[in-house]
Amino acid sequence: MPDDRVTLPSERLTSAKQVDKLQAAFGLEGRLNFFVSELGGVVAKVTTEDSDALIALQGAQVLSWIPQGYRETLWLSPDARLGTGKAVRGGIPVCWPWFGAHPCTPSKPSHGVARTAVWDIAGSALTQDGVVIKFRLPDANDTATGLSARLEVTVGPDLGLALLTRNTGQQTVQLTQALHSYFLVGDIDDVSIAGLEGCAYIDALAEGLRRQQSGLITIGEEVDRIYQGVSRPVVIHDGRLRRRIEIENGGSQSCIVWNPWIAKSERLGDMGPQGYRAMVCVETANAGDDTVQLKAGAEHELRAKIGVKPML
Ligand code: TA6
Repeated sequence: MPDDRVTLPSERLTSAKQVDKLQAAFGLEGRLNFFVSELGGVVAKVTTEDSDALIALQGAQVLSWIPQGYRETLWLSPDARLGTGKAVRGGIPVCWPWFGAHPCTPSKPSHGVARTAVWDIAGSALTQDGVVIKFRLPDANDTATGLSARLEVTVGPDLGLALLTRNTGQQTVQLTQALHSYFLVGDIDDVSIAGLEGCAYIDALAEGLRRQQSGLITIGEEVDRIYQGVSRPVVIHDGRLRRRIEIENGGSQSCIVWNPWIAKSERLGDMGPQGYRAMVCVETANAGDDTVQLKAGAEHELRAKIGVKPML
């Protein structure tokens, strides 16, 4: 996605003015720049010796992460557009403060309110781990339950995400959430996923039936599973691209593995031709039995550290 500093129609002038303000307040010379993306919204572009990234202010959503010497790590829908009121499919959507359907009100948006909200930038820094950008979900988007959210993204040799939720209300609140990472793979036929062997999982395609994972995960049909008791890094072995993607989780004991396959991809309509063959979601989460009961005044941090290495 090129950095398109073009003359914008007036309706996007505000974004251009916003960019200037952001650049002045948080830009880091040669490391962190803000621009109005061709996708239709403001995006932060991070450039380091170890990796480059693009992060949209909408949803504080990482759209791209390219480690030095490797191809893009994240899959992004060819139909991705910002500012449409719809969540962007791909990259790392932040599902918060509920995962999936709202527990009490089905009419509320799937996967919460964070993905379509424009987050504020709360800070930026150069650290030994890379460029750090801090996002804050504006209070207007807090649910009635008084939850607040901040996301810290670290771009360096690894990609780090830390989603901090604080309960500023007076009651204990049930929190489910996910860093809904869409990983790019060479071809789904040549992919296996390690680290979940022996874990129980809730099969979303079988009315929530509980099953147990035996051996490595391979994908040859639609898969939609909420793994429980996750205690080790999850590794995607991508044979076609000769790489492995390692995901270290923190504050999480659940992980969703999802691929829509053919029929669901057609229903979704924004996976592009054969898109299901080039992606797999491995999502660091608090979901299923791993729901967080967040007491008044308490906080919980969900973390993912993503690294890419050559195939062993
Ligand atoms: O994380 C898996 C899942 O819950 C699937 O059931 C599927 O719905 C996917 O998320 C995508 O959800 P979205 O709301 O982004 O279309």
